[in-house]
This record gives sequence, structure tokens and C-alpha cells, in this order.
Amino acid sequence: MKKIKVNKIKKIVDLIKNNNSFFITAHMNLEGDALGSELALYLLLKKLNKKAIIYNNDPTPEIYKFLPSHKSIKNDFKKGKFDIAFVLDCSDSSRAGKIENKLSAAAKVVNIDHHISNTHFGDINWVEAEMSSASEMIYYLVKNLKAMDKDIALCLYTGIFTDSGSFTYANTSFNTHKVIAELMRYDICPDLVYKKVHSLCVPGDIQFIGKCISKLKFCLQEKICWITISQWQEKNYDLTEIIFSIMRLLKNPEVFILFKKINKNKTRINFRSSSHVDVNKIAKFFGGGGHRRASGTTLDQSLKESEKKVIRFIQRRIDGKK
Ligand SMILES: [Mn+2]
Repeated sequence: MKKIKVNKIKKIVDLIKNNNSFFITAHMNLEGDALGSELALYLLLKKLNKKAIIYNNDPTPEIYKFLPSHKSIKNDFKKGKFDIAFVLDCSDSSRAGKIENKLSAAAKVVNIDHHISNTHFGDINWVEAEMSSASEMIYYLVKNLKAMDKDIALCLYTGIFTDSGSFTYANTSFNTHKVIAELMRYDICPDLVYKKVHSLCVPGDIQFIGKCISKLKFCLQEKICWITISQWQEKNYDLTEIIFSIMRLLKNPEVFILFKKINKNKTRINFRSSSHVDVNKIAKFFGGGGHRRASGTTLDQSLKESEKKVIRFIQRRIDGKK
């Protein structure tokens, strides 16, 4: 287990103490960790009587509208100067979408992230690739500033819960559970968070998932398992994770892949690894990135071409390791 970078925490705590105006952003396609870490940091800064504002590229998905202070999040960037810009859960500043151009409105950019592919784009970069989530990292700032309360705890719990796959992914550590235990002191209802985040499907969704699952393909003695989806339905919640969670029930696969047709010449690809295969490297080869166990990329190619290229590459890579 790697040690937490205490010197970075101290540095950022000092920056918070010694500055006054902050803006916070996270990656496009908001999910639990992006929103949980943003809102927890926002509530922390407000509690310390600082000026703080959250600017996001995308609107907040309906399912996360149970998080405290979500209404304070803005999508239209108002002109202004800030002391600090916090960029959370972004491996690269471009992941912040249109907000990337606004980072120059701040004197300093602080990059707080847990993606192994992080490009260290900030003036200060606190990157912990071993941590479950950006929310787990923000916990240490809150703890250091002795500001934990019920609302902050709910934001952090939700971020850690979602990014660790309900504490089942390999990024769930001893420390993750220690942090969760601390957060549980603040009246968290795990059953309610689970329901808000996971119990979301309507009957049509289950039928769609069933159709996807019926198209499972395999190669290399079932070590690689994938699905190509030509009619992808973007939902307010993450069907990708639901489909992966079903694929994960399989015993043999080491790599799971979803190919989703965005349009004729655009395919979104998500990778998951169940063991030693580093899917960050695979995604990187195809111009994307992420984590060792979870990554993704988008190719400017048809669904069929993308499938052929990626599967051939992985076959070679995994076979080559033997
Ligand atoms: Mn994250």
C-alpha cells in the first residue's frame, strides 16, 4: 500500500487558508465521484467563509439531485478572477470540456485526481493513483481542516461508493474502508444512497440490457468478452456500468469491452479488467486513458472497424504475455 502524499495535502490546505476566491470543476459526463468531490470541496470552502463556485461543462444528471447544494452548480461561466481553480477527477484538463478555457481566470490551477493517466497539467498536482476516488482524496482536506459535517459526508460517501463500484473494485483499499467508517459517523443511510444511485431502470431498460447481453462475444478461451451496441441509449444514469456488472458475473473473462456506436464514424469504447491486464495501456494506445482496471476511448471509426482493430490488438497483447 502506497503512502498518502501528506506534503501535497498540507500544501493545498495552506492554499485554501491563504486564498479567498475559488472555482471548482470536474470532468464532462458528470457522475458520482465528479459531483461528490466537487460539492464536498464547495461545502468545505463555504464553511471556511471563502468565495466558491462550481462550474461544469454539463448539467447535473437527475439522479444526483439528492446531493446537498447541487443547486449551486453553474453551467454558464461568468467573467471574473479567482485565486485558485480546482480541477477534480480529470486525467487531463481537456476533460473539463469548455471549462478548460476558463482555467486562466485563476492565478493557480490545482489538479486533484486519482487517474493513473493524469498528465500533471496543474500548477499544483496531487495525484493518488491508488485511491478509489477523488472523493476519497477530498476527505483528507476536510479532515485536515476539521470541517466534516453531515452534508459533506454524504457527498464524499456517494463519490466513493460510486467510483469503487459499491466497494467491489480493486481500487477499494483498507484506507477506503477507514474513510467510509469515518463518514458513517454522520448519519449516512447506505440503503438510501444505493437506491438513489442504482434503482433507476424502467422495464424498457431491462429489455434493452437483455438485448445487449444476448450479443456477448468471446475469444481466447473466453478471456476477452465484448459486446457491440449499434443503438446505444444515453440515459440519465449509467447503463454502461449496469451492463458491465452483469458481464462481471462471468467466470473466465479477464477483459470486458463495450463498443457503442455514437454515429456512423464514431465509436465509444469502454474497457474493464478483472485481473492483471492493464486496460489503461490499451485505451492509451487508442488515444484514450483512465485507470488500470477501467478505461475508455473514442475512435473516429465505424463500430465494425473499431471492433476489429481493438480486438485484434488485445488478442495479440494478451497472447504475447504468455
Ligand atoms: Mn473518479
